[in-house]
Amino acid sequence: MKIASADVIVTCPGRNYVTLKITTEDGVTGIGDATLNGRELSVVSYLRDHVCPLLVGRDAGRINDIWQYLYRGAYWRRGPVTMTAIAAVDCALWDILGKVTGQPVHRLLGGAARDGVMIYGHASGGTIDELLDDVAGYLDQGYKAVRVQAAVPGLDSTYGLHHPGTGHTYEPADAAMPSDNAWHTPYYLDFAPKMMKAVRDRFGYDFHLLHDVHHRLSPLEAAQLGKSLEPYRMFWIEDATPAEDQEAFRTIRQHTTTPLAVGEVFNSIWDCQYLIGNRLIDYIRTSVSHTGGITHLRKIFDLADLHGVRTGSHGAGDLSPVSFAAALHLDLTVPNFGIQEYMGHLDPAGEVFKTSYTFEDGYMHPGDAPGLGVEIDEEAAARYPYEPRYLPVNRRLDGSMHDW
Ligand code: CS2
Ligand code: MG
Repeated sequence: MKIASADVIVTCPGRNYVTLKITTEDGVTGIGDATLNGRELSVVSYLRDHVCPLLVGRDAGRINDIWQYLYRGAYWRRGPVTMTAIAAVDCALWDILGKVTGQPVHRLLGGAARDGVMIYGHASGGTIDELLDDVAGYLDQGYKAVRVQAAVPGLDSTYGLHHPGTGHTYEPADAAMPSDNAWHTPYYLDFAPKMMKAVRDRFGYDFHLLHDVHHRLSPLEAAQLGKSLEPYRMFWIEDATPAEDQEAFRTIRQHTTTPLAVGEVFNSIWDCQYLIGNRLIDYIRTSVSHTGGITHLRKIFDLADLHGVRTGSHGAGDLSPVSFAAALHLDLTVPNFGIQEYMGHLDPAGEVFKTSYTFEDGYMHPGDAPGLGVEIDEEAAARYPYEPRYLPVNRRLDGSMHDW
């Protein structure tokens, strides 16, 4: 089971995806997602120039050792680029192990601890009425949990809303150069409780309600938001403040019982240790593809379990179907699973990635195909060459830069 080659595939079927393909001497292939939104080519270089040459000749079955070799063996550790590259290697090796043993990855991880993975969908609207129509569509499909976002009145644009005509998803990185979004916290703090009230008034409380703040608030503003949303019994508010100021969560916690989620921008267990260890959050949102793969994310989830924190992995459309499948395999097995984000993938991503996960009545299942259950069609991938794209930036009304 020696590794014969490791190749990087870059494709843009609707948006950019980077995929690592590892092939063994016996011709078994495994794939891992190496997409880092808006910084894709930095991971391509890290893999091609610094990681792939180290893999050839190693035993593909020694997943733990290869992980340690790439992490501990590097002097410059952690960070999104490194940990996304390691994640891609790790997932590709789990995929190979599954194919060689004829088992789906979830069985190699100890087997299913639940019948399905509860997911949340993304409802949004340019107005509250449009948002309500969108929420109705999700509930009709059987979703048990819905994230809601709507355009903040008074601002020219708001991040996180699906663009007209694209269906139930949005594309975070939408331009060849970063576009500007406007931000004004008072408008938002005034609007958010009205939005949640409208949703609960129309649809009641028999489903989970989530909301993403995208790191826009100060600790006290976040505390105010949490308090104002308490009547609407949120499943969580996500990324209320910039994630690197971890003491901020203590301030928020002291003022509100609204559950807190954070972690989509974290890359290692060390980024999560303080928040989890001090029980300052309720849900950890680290993802397979940005946090060192299944091998490392499993450790984070175990640490969280020890401290009563549940999982809620990032699952935006800029994480490819390969990492979404990997997330489902892990979600199915961990005792402290909370929820899984599912934004879906825009066409024509389905031409490139053939998936075997399924949706039924609000739950998803990764399927029982050997490995991760996702294949990449390289001919289709070649039809969609890389396109430079950036996430937008935020400016306050006076033109100054605001947090992401
Ligand atoms: C969002 C994403 O899915 C989420 O929770 O925060 O839109 C996120 O901003 C993008 O995935 C960034 O690449
Ligand atoms: Mg988010």
